Amino acid sequence: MSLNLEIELAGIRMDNPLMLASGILGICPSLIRRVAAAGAGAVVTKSIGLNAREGFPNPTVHIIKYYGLLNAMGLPNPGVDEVLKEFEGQKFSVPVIYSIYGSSPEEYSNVAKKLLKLNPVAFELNLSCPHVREVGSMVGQDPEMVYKVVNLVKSSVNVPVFAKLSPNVTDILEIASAAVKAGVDGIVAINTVKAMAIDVDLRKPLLGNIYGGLSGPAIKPIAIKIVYDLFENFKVPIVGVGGVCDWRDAVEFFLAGAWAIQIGSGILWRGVNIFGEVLNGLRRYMLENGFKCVEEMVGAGHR
Ligand code: RRO
Repeated sequence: MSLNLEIELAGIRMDNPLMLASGILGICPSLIRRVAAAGAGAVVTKSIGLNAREGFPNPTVHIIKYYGLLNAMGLPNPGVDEVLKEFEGQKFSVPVIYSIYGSSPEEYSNVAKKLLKLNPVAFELNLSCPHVREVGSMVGQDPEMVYKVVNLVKSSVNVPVFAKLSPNVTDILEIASAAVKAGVDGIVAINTVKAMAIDVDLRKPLLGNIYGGLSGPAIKPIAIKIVYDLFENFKVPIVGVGGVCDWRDAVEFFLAGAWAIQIGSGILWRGVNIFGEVLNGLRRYMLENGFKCVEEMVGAGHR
């Protein structure tokens, strides 16, 4: 039986459905190439804003045994103009999706318009950083704001626009609905879950910012439930992200309704070879279970 791992996601052709999640490896052409060589089908950059941001004071990351990774990076990035200088003329073998953030619809749109110089295949709107209030959680918790951001960016650029949503809301379907009404091309779910840790010896919060976002295995069941619910309620493609560490995790996301999946903190435990490992397992699973292409698996876990 022939097997097809290629997918088309909102018009973007990818050799396989595994993407590098935003934030995990920063914004750097050489790292994008490394991840592409390791087998990723597409790459999402760290979120880029209008101006440079230093980010939060250290410690900015903390590994929580068995559960995952706690981070409060604070959106460190060199600002869109520096990114333009660094990326101008660079060629990549996989589609590169630029993650962007802002404090207003206009700011998102201005960043997107500037990045058009790099011929992006798509934008991922970060509407969901859990611990940077003015540009993350505040935007993504307000359906009206989500509508305005998506609507303005959609009318400013001619490439697909994805919205990355936060689990830290009362009703994620209400937020997704606002994005869909504004014409979003796909939904990425989920960003990290608000969390913190305390050092029992120092008796102080472990992160410089006190609060952070949890990624990794502990949040996978939360992400699966959200992807499942999004699939039941909307027709736009869903990209699943949250705790994928092996091929079984990836398959679970497809069965829940994801068209593609993103891998982030899994890289911490498995290295970039995680892409090849997950692809091999996925191929075997598809052959053993009679799936000829990824689309056949999407949503196959629904009753
Ligand atoms: O930079 C961060 O601290 C960060 C971001 Br932008 C995000 O979207 N999610 C997260 O867990 N951390």
